[in-house]
Amino acid sequence: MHELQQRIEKLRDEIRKHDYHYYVLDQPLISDAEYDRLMRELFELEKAHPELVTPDSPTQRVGGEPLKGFETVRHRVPLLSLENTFSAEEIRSFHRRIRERVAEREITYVSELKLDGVSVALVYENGVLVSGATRGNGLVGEDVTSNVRTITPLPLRLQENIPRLEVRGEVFMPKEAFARLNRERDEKGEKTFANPRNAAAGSLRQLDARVTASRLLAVFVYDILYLEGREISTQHEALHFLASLGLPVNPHFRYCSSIDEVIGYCGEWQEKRHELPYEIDGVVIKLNPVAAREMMGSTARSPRWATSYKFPPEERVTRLLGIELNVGRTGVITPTAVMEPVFLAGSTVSRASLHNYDLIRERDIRLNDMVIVHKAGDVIPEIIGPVKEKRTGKEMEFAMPDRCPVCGSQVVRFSGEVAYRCDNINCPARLKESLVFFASRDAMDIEGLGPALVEQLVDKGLVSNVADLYYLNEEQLAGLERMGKKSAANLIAALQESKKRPLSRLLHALGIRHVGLKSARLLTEHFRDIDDFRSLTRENLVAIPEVGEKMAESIIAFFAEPRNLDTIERLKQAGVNTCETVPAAPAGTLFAGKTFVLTGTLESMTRPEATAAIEALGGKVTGSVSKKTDYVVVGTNPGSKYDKAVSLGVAILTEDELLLMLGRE
Ligand code: 1X8
Repeated sequence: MHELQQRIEKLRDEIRKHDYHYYVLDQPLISDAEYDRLMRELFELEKAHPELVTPDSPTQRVGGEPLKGFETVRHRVPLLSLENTFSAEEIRSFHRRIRERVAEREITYVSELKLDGVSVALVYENGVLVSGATRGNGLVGEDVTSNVRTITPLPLRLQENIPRLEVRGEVFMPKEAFARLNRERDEKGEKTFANPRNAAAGSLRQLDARVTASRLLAVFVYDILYLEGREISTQHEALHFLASLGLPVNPHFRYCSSIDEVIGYCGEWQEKRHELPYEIDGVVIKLNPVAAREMMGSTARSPRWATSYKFPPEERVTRLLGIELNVGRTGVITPTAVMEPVFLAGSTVSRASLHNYDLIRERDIRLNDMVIVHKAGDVIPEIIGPVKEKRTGKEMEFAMPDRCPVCGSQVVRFSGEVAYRCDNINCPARLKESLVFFASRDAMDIEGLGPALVEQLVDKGLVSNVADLYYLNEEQLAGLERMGKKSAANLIAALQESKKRPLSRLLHALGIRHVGLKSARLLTEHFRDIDDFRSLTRENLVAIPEVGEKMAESIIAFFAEPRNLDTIERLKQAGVNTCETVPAAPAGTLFAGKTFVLTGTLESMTRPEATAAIEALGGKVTGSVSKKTDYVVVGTNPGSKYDKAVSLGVAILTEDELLLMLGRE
């Protein structure tokens, strides 16, 4: 046992070292694959010996159940705000006020970048991260410990065992992560974040830490709020000290021996700000010696020994030439502004996403308007609004067409959503994604039909509709790249096989908005044939307790689109099953609220896949067997969990039985 513990600790130290080199220093020492191997070994050892898991283990960043709400935390030391300055002149006034109270030779500064994020207070006890809280009103913030734990550059344990350290830092979202998150949200028709700061704040305030973990946040620490057992006499020393503990400290701080140097630093970064991979909105200027700070003191709101220099916002005025409509892979129609090119925040801009039609209306943006453009998060060009004084009368309001610009189908808008969509699943703009989804494992499970093949089928004009898949023949397939006679035959067989899937899977595969596999199963408890769906009314649907307005509306819209009905007809003609073949269980009780434990090797899927499938239907998968476990799924070579299940009398499922429950047999 002792040896095992040593191995575990050694692995953890090794992983922490690599985390530090990768996330903080940005200089990885080993390949991703090597790192994954270390992580996997640690995971396995901890899984086999859960009693050896500690909260500061690198495996424990994301853990626990979603919270109901955040607790409040009173900060031991208030998190003050800063006075703002907007010019060199105002920076000099700040310096003059300091000269009134501090001896000349004591006046040195540290200039730091001002990150556009969310301030947090972090507490380390005996070197271990124990608390993270938002700034809140400066005195009381929210406990976001489980969320800050997911921020990978932040060590869960310091490189030195300090009895107690409290630091202030800024959690932010790098530009690239912000752009990607907004792109994804746009595609899903969700509201985008206005800037990286809002995105960071929204991500940090998630009750489910798994969501925070998916958001790629970063953090820099910059102030010591409280420290036990060590004297620090300057800000410069503090930053070096924090870095020496393995904490992420922004490297661009500068020691300045005069106010001219400080002003030089501000000008330099005002020019260079766009070169950074994260957004800054100014510079923080701090008096360097702690003794001098004490002579300046603080007001209730802000210290007199520091100030922030705010960069002027970057905006340009240009002409809006037109509005283009693009249909994304989920059918969302996004308007894009086409403008006369202007140089803005480091690059030439001629296009800007308008996100949705409401935004055009709300801001009263018209074709031919002179518009003010800026960059959200320093990256994404956006139109703030028109310069109404410059209107000539030649401006024109823009109306969303009622037909899809790509395929001519009806454009729909669901209540409570800002997005307009093309609701035709076979719209060429949506087709490839729809096909890949249709063939995926939880849907029709057509083995061998992946993105690369779909690409070819669509580009060669062989498939323009999900139903076309079932009209392909072997010769057509064998003519494709990387497709031999054998694989063509296999694909035909897989297609043939997929025709037998139950209706719930088919409904899921058709990609009806808000209808996942779990909802599809619920629906088919009530409506056992696809034809039943054609005549459904809103009332029929919402009578089912689990079906809400949104789902009802989207189902009705789907079955009202003639192109979708045509697709269904052709699926039927090809021999695709359209009835529910999974026995009707009392609604939703098969998985909902049930706890599963997996042991041994499964044949038809990996354990993560099985976990995902169980969770998708409302079940829960845990790591150890107890009296509360409802089912233990037993694969080949099961471990001790099997014995435990037997001794506790927990129901045991074979893989086939699980598959039957999942509707996959
Ligand atoms: C706010 C910020 C500070 C620093 C960086 N980014 C910020 N947003 C820094 O000191 N490097 S200090 C600060 C504050 O005291 N309000």
